[in-house]
Amino acid sequence: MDRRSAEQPPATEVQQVAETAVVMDGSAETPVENSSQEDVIDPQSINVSERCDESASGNQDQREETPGVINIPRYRWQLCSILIFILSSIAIGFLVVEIKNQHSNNNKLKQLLNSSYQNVSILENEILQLKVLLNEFQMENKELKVHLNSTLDKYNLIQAQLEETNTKQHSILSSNRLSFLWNFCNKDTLQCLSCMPGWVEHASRCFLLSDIKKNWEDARRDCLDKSGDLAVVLDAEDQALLTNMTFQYKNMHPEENFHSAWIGLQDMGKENTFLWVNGNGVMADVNYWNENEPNNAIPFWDSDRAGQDCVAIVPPKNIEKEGWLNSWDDIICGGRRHYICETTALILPRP
Ligand SMILES: [Ca+2]
Ligand SMILES: [Ca+2]
Repeated sequence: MDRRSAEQPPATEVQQVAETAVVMDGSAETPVENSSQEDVIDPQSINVSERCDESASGNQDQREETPGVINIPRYRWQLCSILIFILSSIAIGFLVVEIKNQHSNNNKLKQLLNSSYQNVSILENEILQLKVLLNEFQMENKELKVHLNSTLDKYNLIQAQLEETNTKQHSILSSNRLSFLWNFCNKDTLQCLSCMPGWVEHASRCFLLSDIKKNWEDARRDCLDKSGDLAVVLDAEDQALLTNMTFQYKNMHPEENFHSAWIGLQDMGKENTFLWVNGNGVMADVNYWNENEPNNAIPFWDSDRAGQDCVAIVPPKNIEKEGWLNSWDDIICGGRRHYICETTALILPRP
């Protein structure tokens, strides 16, 4: 055996391969006659089906040696086709499963996407509502700012007016016009009484019987200095109060010669026309002349012959006797007598 024959496969094997190739080509009817053709056959030209047949059957040599070997490659091809079909089916099955999985995943993604779209839509609606609310709040904020500014302007105006009023009040309180009020009030405690100390409150007025004596004109001047005037009898209650005051004083000071007290009644302008210091005349129902008064008596020592033109209350001997209120007597104005002043009581309105 030469080198070529040693490298090539045995003739029987080459022949089998050649025969198989002929069968595959449909030329199985042409027999292989010489070894030169065997040399032409390229082992690499053996197709995949033949390799598949070879791998599918482990006893190839045995079959080639038995008669009727022509049907064996066809059977191998069928087996290989079946195998390919099975493998293809399996692959297709896997592909179908994978496609189904992908389809399921796509559906889930679509659902998730739709859900996301819905959520986005809900969020957009909420954002729109929030924008509307924000605009409303901004409008309300602007209105509140305007209202606040208006309120602040009013407050500043009221504050300025209050400061001006306080300044005026401080000026008034510091003026002499209210010095009269300080007669009723303690400047330290700012507590005020209706009447000054020693004065008697009656019918929203205050009365004071002096413990000194003056003529009628000086007595009136003193009352005016006390921010009052000589007392005026407006009714029976006034008459009873003033007469009782002189009666009490007389009982307390029996040593004095004169206990009578001037009141604000006189007829200096026209004889027997008596006028009160407030300008009013004597009313018929407020008339409390003592018996036989007024008599305008002119004593011998009255060189001017002026007569009796000023009225005083002469205290009665007792206040239980009938007619004790009739205590008025006209007296010479120059005589020194006690006197009764009156002022308006300090009645402050309740806050
Ligand atoms: Ca007279
Ligand atoms: Ca008289």
